[in-house]
Formats: sequence, structure tokens, C-alpha cells
Amino acid sequence: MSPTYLFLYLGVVLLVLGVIVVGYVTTRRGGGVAAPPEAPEAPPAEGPPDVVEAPPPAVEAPPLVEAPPVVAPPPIAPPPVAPPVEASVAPPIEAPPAEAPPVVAAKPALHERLSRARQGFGQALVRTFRRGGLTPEDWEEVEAILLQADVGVAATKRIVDDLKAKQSSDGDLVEALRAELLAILGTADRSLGRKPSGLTIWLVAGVNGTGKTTTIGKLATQEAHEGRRVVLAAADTFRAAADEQLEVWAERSGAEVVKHAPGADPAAVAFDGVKAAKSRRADVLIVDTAGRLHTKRNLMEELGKIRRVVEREAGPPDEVLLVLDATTGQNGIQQARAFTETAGVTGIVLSKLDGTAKGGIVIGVQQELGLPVKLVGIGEGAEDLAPFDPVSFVDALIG
Ligand SMILES: Nc1nc2c(ncn2[C@@H]2O[C@H](COP(=O)(O)OP(=O)(O)OP(=O)(O)O)[C@@H](O)[C@H]2O)c(=O)[nH]1
Ligand SMILES: [Mg+2]
Repeated sequence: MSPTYLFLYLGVVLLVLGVIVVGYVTTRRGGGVAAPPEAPEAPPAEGPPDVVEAPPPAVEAPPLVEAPPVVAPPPIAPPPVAPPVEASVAPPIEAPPAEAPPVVAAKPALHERLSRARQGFGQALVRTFRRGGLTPEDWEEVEAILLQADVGVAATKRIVDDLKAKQSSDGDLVEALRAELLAILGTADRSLGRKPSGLTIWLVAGVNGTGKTTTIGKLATQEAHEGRRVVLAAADTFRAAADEQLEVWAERSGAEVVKHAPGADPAAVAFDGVKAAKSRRADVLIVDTAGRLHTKRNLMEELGKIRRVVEREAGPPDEVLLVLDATTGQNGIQQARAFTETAGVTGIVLSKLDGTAKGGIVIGVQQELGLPVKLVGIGEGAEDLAPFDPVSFVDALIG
């Protein structure tokens, strides 16, 4: 090889080596012509076409429109947690409560209800007798106590005469008084009259406000408790709302009511009462009548007519009960006399004995008219009607 060619060859080799060395050094300094990283796909440009396309952002910009605040949904109440079911063991099945028996108030003690009569009448006598050695003035005091208590003139005379005789024989005057009162009250039949079968009828009469309707309500209650079917005839067509009062009692006791329009003929109500009670196969018919003064002839005749109508339809009433107000006093004997003449009273109901310091009318009526007291009213409640028992009465009176 010629030296010319040799120099040319060496020059080219050196040039190539130089280029390689320079490229290597450049690469080591970080520059170099690295292949561009693959650009993310640019979003389609929305700008006008003459706008220079911006280089694709390396990081996607956040959206400019603020997102609406997220309203948190109301907290959802947790579903009710069912009480844990005691699955395996079935709860014991409680037996249904036995049907409660009807509440029947205990009969009030006569002794307690007669406390006023005992203090005003019985104990006044007992105190005087216990003093012993009664003077004529003491005997006058005894007489006054008896008369004030509505024992009546005839019974008072009988009691005083008898006790004076006992004093002279040194007897126990309190015991003598007890015996005397029981002797006057006697052993009359005080049960209420009833038919052995068929409809029993009780007629109830008396002056105004003595307690007729209340007594009928109490009687209806007692009869219903004993399993009898009761019809009430509202033959007080005179006083406003008298039938409503009876209806209230009927509702309480389970009785039925027969009534007419206000002002109707009371005898017609009694007539319908008998018919209805018979057709309904009732056991007892109780006829309520208007309060009337025993001195008013036309009113007493009206009562006589009621009785006659009942008698014509069903025979004589099993009871004609006169209701006397124990607080009205001696007038009761006149009332009893007049009502007996007109309507044939068979027994007395002495009402309001709980509210009086007297109570002697029981003795006076028996002594003067021979009419037995059959029932005593000792309060306003349905149970406050007691059969009259002379021994309990006298014990309650003189303590
Ligand atoms: N303390 C007491 N009050 C009674 C008794 N009986 C009735 N009464 C009351 O006496 C008042 C009159 O009773 P009624 O039953 O309406 O009398 P009545 O005889 O039907 O009255 P008239 O139909 O208007 O003549 C009422 O307030 C009753 O609550 C009783 O035994 N004791
Ligand atoms: Mg009445």
C-alpha cells in the first residue's frame, strides 16, 4: 500500500473513532437523543383550529366546574332490630284470665249505717237507764226521746209503762227496753210476696222524694243478682225525666223498662207493663209511681186506679210497698194510713235510715198500723237495701 493510501485509511479510522467517542460522552451527560416518551393521547382539541396545539399536558388538569357538593343522604335509620326471639323455647301460654265475677259490694253493716240513730236515740235512752233510780223528770226525758225519735204516742206510752213496772221490780232497764222493742216489732212475715210461678208484681208508692225509684233500682239489682228477669214499668209519667232515672237503674241492673210518653195515663203504663212482662216471661214486674201527697184526693184516686188495672190483668199485686222517708218523722204514720186505704199497702220500705238520728218510725208504724217494715234503705247505692231484721235493728239502735 502506498503511504498516501495508508494515511487516508488511518485518517478515516481516527475520524470514526472520534465520532464514537464524542457520541458516548454526550450520552453519558444525560442529553443524548433519547427516544421521546410515548405521549399520552391528546384529547381532541376544542379550540379553534388556528390555535397552536398545546402540548399534551403531562397531568390531566382538574375539571374547572366545581362539582356540586355532594349532599350526604340522610342517615338511614337502622332497621328495627327485632327482639331476640327465644327460638327454641316457646313462651309458656298463659291461660286466659278467668272471667271476673261480677263485683257485688258487700252488704254494708246495718250497725255502721245506723250510727246516727244510735247516737241520737238508742244511746240517749241507754244513758238515762244506766243512771238508775229514775225520777219522774227522768221518765219525762225518756218520753221526750221516744217521741222525738218518731216512735209515736201509742208505742211511747206502751214502752214507758212497761219499763216503769220493770224498774219497780229492779230489772235491767236496758234489757227491758230491748225486749219491749222486739215485742212491738213482733214476728211478722217480712219477706217479699212472690208467686210460686208466673209473674210476681210489686207496686211501689209514696209521697214525693221518699226514695221510691231508688228502692226499685236496688230491688231490681238484687233480683237480677238472684237470676230473675225483671221488668220495670215507668208509671211516673208526671215528673220530668222520671222514666230516664228508672232507665239508668234498669241499665245498671239489667232490667227492662216499659214506658209511655210524659203525661200519659199511668194506669195505661201499668197495663202495658203487665202485658210486656208476661209476654217476655219475666219473673218480676216492679211498677214505679209518681210521688203524691197523701192528702191529695185526685192523686190518691189515680194510684187506686193503677192498682185496680194491675189487679184486673194479673190478680192482686204481690206487694204494695210504701216507701217512707225515715227523716220525715211522725207524718209517716198519716202517710201510711192514707196509702193503705187507697192502695192496700202490704209492707213498708223505710228509706234513708242512714241519714237520720231518729229511726223510731219503724216501731211506730208497726205498733199503730200493724204494717211490717220489710226493707230498710241505708244509702244511695245499689246494694244499700237490707231486709229488715228486728234483732239486728234493735241491737244496732241501742248498741
Ligand atoms: N242516704 C240515702 N238516700 C236515699 C236513700 N234512698 C233514696 N235516697 C235519695 O233520695 C233522693 C230521692 O230518691 P228517689 O228515688 O228519686 O225518690 P222518689 O220517691 O222516686 O222521688 P219522686 O219520684 O220524685 O217522688 C235521691 O237523691 C236518692 O239518692 C237511702 O236509703 N239513703
Ligand atoms: Mg221516683
